[in-house]
Amino acid sequence: MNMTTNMRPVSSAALKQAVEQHLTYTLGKDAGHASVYDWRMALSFAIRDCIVEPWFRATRSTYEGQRKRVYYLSMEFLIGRTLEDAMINLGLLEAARDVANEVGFDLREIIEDEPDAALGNGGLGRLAACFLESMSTIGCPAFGYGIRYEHGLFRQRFEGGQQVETPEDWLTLPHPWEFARPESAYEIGFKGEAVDGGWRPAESVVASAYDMPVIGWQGRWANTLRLWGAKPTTLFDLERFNSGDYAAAAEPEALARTLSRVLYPDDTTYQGKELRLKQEFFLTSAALQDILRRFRTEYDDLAKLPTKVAIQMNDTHPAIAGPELIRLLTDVHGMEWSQAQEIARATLGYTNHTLLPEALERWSTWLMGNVLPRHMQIIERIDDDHRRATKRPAHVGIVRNNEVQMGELAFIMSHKVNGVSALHSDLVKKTVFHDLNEIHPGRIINQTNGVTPRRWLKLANPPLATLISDKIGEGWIGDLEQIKTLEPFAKDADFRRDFRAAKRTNKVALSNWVGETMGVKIDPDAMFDVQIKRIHEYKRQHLNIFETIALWHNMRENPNAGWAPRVKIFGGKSAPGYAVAKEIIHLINDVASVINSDPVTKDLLKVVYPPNYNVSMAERVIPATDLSEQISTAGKEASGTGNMKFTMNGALTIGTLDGANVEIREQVGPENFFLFGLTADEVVKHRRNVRHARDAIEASQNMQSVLQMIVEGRFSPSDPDRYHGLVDRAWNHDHYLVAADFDSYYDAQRKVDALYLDPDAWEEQAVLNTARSGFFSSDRTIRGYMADIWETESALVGEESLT
Ligand code: Z16
Repeated sequence: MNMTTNMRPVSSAALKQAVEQHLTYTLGKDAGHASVYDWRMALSFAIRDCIVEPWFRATRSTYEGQRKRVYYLSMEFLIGRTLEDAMINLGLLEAARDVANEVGFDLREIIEDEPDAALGNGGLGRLAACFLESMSTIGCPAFGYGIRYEHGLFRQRFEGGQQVETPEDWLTLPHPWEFARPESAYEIGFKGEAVDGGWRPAESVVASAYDMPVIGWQGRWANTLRLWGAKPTTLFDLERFNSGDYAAAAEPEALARTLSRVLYPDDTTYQGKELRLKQEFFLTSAALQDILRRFRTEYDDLAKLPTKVAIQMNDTHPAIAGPELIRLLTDVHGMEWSQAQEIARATLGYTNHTLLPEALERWSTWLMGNVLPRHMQIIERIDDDHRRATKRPAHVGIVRNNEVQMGELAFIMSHKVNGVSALHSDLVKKTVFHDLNEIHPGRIINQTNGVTPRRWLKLANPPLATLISDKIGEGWIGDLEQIKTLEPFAKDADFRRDFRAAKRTNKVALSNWVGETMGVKIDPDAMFDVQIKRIHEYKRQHLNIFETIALWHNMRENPNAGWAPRVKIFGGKSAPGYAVAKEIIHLINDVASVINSDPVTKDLLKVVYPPNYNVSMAERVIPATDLSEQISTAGKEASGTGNMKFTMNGALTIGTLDGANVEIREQVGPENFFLFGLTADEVVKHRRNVRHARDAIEASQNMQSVLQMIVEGRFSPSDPDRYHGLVDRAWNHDHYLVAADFDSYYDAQRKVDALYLDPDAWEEQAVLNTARSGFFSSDRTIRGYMADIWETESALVGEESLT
């Protein structure tokens, strides 16, 4: 089967006809009165039509070849927009541009009319979206399973510099990329009681499927993202209704309406809320029932499950999959306990994404026993079996201090456990799973994260993508290792000039956007210094803003000292309940308004923080970035994936030896990376000194001035005490070692200045960053999962090679 040759090239004329057909007959609109929304819908339907055939062919090929399938279970899929991505992977962007122009619209305007699907918080959700695209590009038969949240991640506004959240409502308008599948529906139970060898739930909802096609590069393969929406089992409890208890009669509906209503807005912290546990079970049970149903239509022996099915748990959020799979195999399908346990373990894999203690999910045995009584029994039996088999004392178990430790449960129920960068996987073995690693040597492996070069280079950065393709051909798009053939051009002055011109085009576009949306004028020739990610103390946006204050202060003292002009760009959301992160946001905005109105530094320094950072904003900002800020406390950022996107797009990185920064530095060469700060080992040792912050501040004139200016109210003149708490924490509770790393960071920034003032030297290093980014394609990551965890093969082996 060959997707490429079967994919008819679509002419502009043919596409136009298809778009007009949809406008008329699907949307019922007259072209003379069609809005940008109408044209977007019509174009989306026409493009979607081109996906359907490859999608069917991939499904048929999987059935006919009796191929093993991968199921990626994730509470988050941070997809962003779909239309442009689909057009790029199908090679229809140019045809679509012609069509848009002919009907009197700008294709960009149509593309940007699509709301982001923001069904995720940050890195974990975006990783899932990159993985889906790579699995389709590689031809790995796969399904993503998630929840169809009616409201994705909240929208962020600033009021007086403070974050204000408003609900996100991407589904208010029809979503052209989903197919409702009401015939694929499963009942999901909660509560009630465990009865011998079974469960009688007291409540239930129906999980109803919505499918979105995921098309790979050049349309060779397509997979499915199946999202579950909650529906009431019955609209009314008739017995209660008839007896006059009207409010209680509507309860089943109430549960269903809340279950898939909203995404929990926490990244790397969990809340322990009953509704969240219910959401996790809802996703997991629906997915497993669907997987077993599909398996049983093709095969008769459930013992063969691991040979045809691989299930990946994205963090512990779907870790109830272990007990639920055992329950379905034993209680429902009559398999014997020990075999069910073996089969489940051989089928399941678990990816750990953090070591932060506040992120490790633990559910009280009371809550677990109440919401999922049968599963609580099963968890206790898994725990007992494991203790007996490994002769371990109580303190290494799943159930500890009356809590179910979801990390331990996921580990014990998986045949492979992986970390997401080399450093992180190493720390996983040494810290959270130290004991379990000794009991099960070899179970923990590493799979360093990656990002899709289709979205993060070809789609986001057309000037650079075109330049690269002109030099080395288009092979890099489907095989990013080929980008290393750019390396010799780092020494070619003409190429460096073109590379710089591409970056400048992107910087001009970003400057215009910042001017239009925020009313701040920024200079495209200044260095664009960018930190975009969730706001969190461990990511240390406060270190960045402290350095900004020191820089501003020193620029004012000595304006003619040959500073490199900079624009500091921040982007990111705080969890709504995370007070310290919100304070950091407020400070950044306060500092921005003071610095941006200073006539002394007006040509040297600006600070901008556009609100509502999301996938689409990342696509705008990353290609225009000169300097990427990756400054987390060493040992805290599991991997980072934004860091990889910047490297691909020719930004230089200033960063600590944390997460995937370590591997980025190895790949691009230490001479092309601005390193600073303590190592993960040094961080642990440093913390033992209770005076670490005080000692560091007392030794640093710069740091003292910064804290002094803040505490005096320089940035909050109308409310001078506003940051007393923040300054007090810097002196006395500096858990993330901002003070200890401050001078090293400031000095590294001055080296950045010096290089920026030598454009030729800067550009050489920038080219080398792009040329050496091949390792960070999520295609490489997925091949690693396929070989080491899933034991699956590409369905495109023997097909036309990836070019
Ligand atoms: C998340 O985004 C991450 C970890 C986690 O436990 C929960 C969430 Cl929602 C992030 C990590 O912080 C980041 O370092 C990593 O790159 C990303 O997951 C993908 O692995």
